[in-house]
Amino acid sequence: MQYSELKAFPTGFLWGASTSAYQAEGAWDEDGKSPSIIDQYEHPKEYADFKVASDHYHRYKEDIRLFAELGLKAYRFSIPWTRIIPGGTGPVNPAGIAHYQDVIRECRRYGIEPVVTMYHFDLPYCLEEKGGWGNRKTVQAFVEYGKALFTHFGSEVTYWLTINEQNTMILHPGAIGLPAGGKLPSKKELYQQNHHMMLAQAKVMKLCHEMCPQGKIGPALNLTAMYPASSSPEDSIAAHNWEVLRCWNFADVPVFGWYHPLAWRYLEDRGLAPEVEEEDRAILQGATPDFIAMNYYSTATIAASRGDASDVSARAGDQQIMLGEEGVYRAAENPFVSKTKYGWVIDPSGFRYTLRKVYERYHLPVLITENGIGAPDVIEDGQVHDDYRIAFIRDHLHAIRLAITDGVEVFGYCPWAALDVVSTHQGYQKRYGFLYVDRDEFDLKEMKRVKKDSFFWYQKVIEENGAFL
Ligand code: BGP
Repeated sequence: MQYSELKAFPTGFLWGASTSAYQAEGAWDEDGKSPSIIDQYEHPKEYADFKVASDHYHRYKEDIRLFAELGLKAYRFSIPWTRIIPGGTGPVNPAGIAHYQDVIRECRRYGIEPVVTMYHFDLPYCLEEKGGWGNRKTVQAFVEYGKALFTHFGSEVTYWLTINEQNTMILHPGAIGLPAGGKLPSKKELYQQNHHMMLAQAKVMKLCHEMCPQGKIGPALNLTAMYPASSSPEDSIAAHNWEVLRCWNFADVPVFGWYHPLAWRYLEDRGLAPEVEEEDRAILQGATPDFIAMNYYSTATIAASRGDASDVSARAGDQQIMLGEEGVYRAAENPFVSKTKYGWVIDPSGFRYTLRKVYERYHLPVLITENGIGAPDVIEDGQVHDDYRIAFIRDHLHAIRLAITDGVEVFGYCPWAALDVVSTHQGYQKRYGFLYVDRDEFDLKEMKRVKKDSFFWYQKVIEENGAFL
């Protein structure tokens, strides 16, 4: 669709940036924090682990000052359950509360809106030992944790994200890390975990609305439109299969209160449907999100399944992610898009297309909580020339502007990442930040923060409310 004039980014647009606690903070066992599953998972030995990361836990004041200099209007970060209730349930840790009160105060001091993720892959390990998300008791534990967050931070935080990328955790559990021994849960177990997460999410959304009158809460999912590999009707049906199973099913439950019909049929047919208790439908229908938070990196292209094991293949450049499912879909190449060095498709038009679909489906305002390009940035004479990042973000912001012109309500953009953080399985070889963190994989150096070229560019974008895009 061509327009005579593009709409401007709305006034008050939340120009932001994101991090997650385990990737940015370090201090993995300080101030009463207990280990999370992420701390206990097996990660590739050739890359940095999460023990020190970017030391954001100790340097948050300096970092937030730099975010203010960047001009951020919002900072999306996660609070780890393990710092707030180290035992998973039970007593609240005063040091954890004090720390995030201070982080939030620091943001507010500069007029930065804190956007808080309640759960970013980091279940307390003590709960994992009791069955983790497979154990229905974890639902109540999450509600207790939510209550602690709303009690202590509810008056200072407006935007809450329940669970980050539940769809990645359920569909690609290996991407988050491998449990000791390397054995991942079965699909049946994963869909039971999924159901419990859905219940936990619905309950904390309800609680948030009860406890925080000004609070707004929503799920943060990795959403992406799918293209059929050809105009063959079978390819279109396969692309729809995967779009439903990968994306819509995870957003339909919080918004509509029940599973997408096609997804539920898939689960039933394969013996994967979770055990559901009588009260569950009422719980899922008892709360709705205020917005959809969306992480967008790339699109996928899908061909019809051949119905055999050849449907499954590893994603190019990322062996941890297996694509395709026998009898459902297979991954295909798209000659119209480029890729990052790590094999991730670069597709700004796909961003506009995904935004249209999300808004058309849910009619809820959209907050972009992740988007960005991972690259092995190089520091030379104290400078980082990341023109590829500027190009990536410029093109994706232009796509948002087109989507806004299309009528989609987008109220903020928090790209990944505010500063360099540990990539989940590529360490510091793959960086995303506007601020370079000067450390190597194992040599921590001084971890000096260095403004990349993209920092100065994004600063100007924010200053002009995206007018020149
Ligand atoms: C998302 C996660 C983030 C972040 C990002 C980049 O799926 O929510 O935590 O890791 O992906 O991924 P990676 O670091 O693997 O490149």
